[in-house]
Amino acid sequence: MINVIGLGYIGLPTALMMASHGVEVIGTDYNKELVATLNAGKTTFKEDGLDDLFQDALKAGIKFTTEYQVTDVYIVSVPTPYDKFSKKVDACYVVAAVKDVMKVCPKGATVVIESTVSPGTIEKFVRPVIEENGFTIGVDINLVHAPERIIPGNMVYELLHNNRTIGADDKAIGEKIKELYASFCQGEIVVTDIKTAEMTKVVENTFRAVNIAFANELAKICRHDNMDVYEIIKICNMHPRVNILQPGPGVGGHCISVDPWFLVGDYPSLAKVIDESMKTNDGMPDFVLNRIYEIMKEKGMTDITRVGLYGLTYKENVDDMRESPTLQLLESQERHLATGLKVYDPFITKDVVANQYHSLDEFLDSVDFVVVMVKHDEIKKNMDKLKGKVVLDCHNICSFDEVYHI
Ligand code: SAJ
Repeated sequence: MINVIGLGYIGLPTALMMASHGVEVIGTDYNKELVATLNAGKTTFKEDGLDDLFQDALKAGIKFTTEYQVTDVYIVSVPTPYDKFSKKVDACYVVAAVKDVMKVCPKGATVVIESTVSPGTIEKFVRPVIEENGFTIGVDINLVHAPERIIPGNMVYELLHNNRTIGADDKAIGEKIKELYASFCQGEIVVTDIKTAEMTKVVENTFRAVNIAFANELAKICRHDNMDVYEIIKICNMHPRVNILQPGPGVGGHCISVDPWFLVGDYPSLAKVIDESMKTNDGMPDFVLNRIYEIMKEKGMTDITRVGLYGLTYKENVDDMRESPTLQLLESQERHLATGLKVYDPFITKDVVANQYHSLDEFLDSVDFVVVMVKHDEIKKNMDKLKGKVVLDCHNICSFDEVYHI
């Protein structure tokens, strides 16, 4: 039996996937409300294919509880935020979860950390917790790191098809855990050591962050000298060895906007390009806000309450708002004492910010200027409704001529 600890964006699909592939799974989360929702037969977030997977897992007998189980494999997938000042990984949730596992786990158990951590975190924070409980690692308890790699918006597909990394002190234990993941994973599973596994995960997200920052910097250069960044990227990407990503209003989510900071925090004198890249991405919401003021001036508009932000989530077609560029922009606006922007997102049904709308038509009726912050399918399908408005298209999705870009 497997006890999956933490039933959030990663833990839940992982638990469901294992259960629906013949593994006996109990999911544990300290959030009573979340566990009650799952036990009532409802998923806790939207994701393609998640509801079907949930039904399969229920049929296979998955259980959800707030209690830690006595079993031989634990998979810990709790969040790892970063400390805003030191930029270092904050391992408090991982440490707390492992402490609780230690209270119930029998000798011989394996603890698999799925949460993203910076290189050395498991050595520094997790090993001592196990040893403090009187266990000898490698004898009484085995330790493994199996960082997840799935992308929100395509999680179910990627869980099945992505390659995976397993880091273990002991190759044989690594192979045993590899077999467990191979119950559902059709990709290649590489077994390596723990620190290498920690580093690979952070490096993958850093690669993407740096490349997005490059695209964002190009957008700024092109804006400064009136060049079309999209046309330029399109042509450059026709070169066989060039593959530039897309500029945007900023980088959100709990991964790419967070993980690279771990390297900056741990290696401040070495991680220079990464540091600058993260600052470039973090500066994009402010850049968009300045564009809004610039365009309002050009159009002779003075009333900020006639301007609306389309999209609150950190990217398209997900309901996750963590670190979202729109939230960052709204915060920035508040700091400049210029509140009043209207906001709408089809994926956010609860009221989370001021001046929020819950119907696209009502939102559009209340504004003259629309800023497309997120390229949800909904707005792509309703492009016609933007005609006649001033539009700042932060993702280059509008097909008509009269449109502003970042
Ligand atoms: N973005 C751009 N321009 C682009 C691509 C993305 O501005 O060309 C923005 C998005 O709008 C979003 C942010 O970057 O705000 C991040 O989105 P994303 O789709 O690139 O990635 P995430 O954060 O949803 O998921 C990433 C993935 N990592 C990589 O692709 C290397 C995923 O595979 C990881 O599992 C996930 O982080 C994680 O959990 O670490």
